[in-house]
Amino acid sequence: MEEVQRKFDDFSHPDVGAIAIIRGRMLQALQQYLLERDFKQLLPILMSPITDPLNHAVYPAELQYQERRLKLTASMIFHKQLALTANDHERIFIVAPNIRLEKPEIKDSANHLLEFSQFDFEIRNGDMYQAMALIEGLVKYTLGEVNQHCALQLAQLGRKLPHYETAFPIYSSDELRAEYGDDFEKIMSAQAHTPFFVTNYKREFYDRETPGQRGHYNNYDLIYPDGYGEALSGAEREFEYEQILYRMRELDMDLAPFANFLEFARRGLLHPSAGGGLGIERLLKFICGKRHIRDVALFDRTVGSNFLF
Ligand code: ASN
Repeated sequence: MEEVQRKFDDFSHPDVGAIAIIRGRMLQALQQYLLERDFKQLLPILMSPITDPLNHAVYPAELQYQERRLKLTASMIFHKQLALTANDHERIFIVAPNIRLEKPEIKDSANHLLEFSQFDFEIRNGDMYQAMALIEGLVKYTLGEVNQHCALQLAQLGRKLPHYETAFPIYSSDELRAEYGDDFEKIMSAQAHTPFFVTNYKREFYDRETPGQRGHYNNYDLIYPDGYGEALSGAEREFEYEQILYRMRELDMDLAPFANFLEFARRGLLHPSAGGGLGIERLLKFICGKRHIRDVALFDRTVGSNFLF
């Protein structure tokens, strides 16, 4: 019962109201920016025979419905690719809940939640440079909107939100790894004073391999400065059947659950595209100047959570 009282005390903290106002303004700005650029907003899908296999191991999050086994959404990646094949769906976005039952190894992470929200978008025929330019504009616009409309709340939180005049730099993961070692993201995030992109990661099969350059990838992360860590990951997508098969086999994946998706690809229906997903709680944490992701949510879903409610 002690814990219940502590939770009530957290709810009474003076910052929670300010954070809620900022959250609303932030979400409004994110959506507004894409709606003004002719993006269509979709609603999230919560269960499907397939979901993002992710680049790291998590516990399976599945449920049984009659004779079917369905996965809870880890990200909307495949539904984004499929939705782009619908009539007049050239640019789409979704505010989507994602479930990722992370392993206890990362229970001390200040940046991970077992369920979080992702601001996820995809552009038919888009390329990585177009996507990165859009992301930079989106982040700058959102910070500007919050700065303008939430001055009181930011002051209450003691946060002076940075204003970035210059372009976000773009680095390649191999150049950073050579200079800083495997922990380059963390080290660079702590040193940097402006958000920056890192390209060329080896990860999920759906991130497009650079045509003609095996082992090189047209993908990118956005990293926050001042030690706030990863903001977004995105990529151009694999859309050609043979290449998708090659990438899946390279990762030793079970192709069976993907039969319908692969059939779309085999028929040549998937479009080339590029997109990405911005972690909503991570952006809120950065904007609010909070150091732990738990501090911007009322209901704790961190990896070590004991799920009081
Ligand atoms: N949403 C990300 C993307 O669009 C994928 C992810 O969350 N794993 O690339």
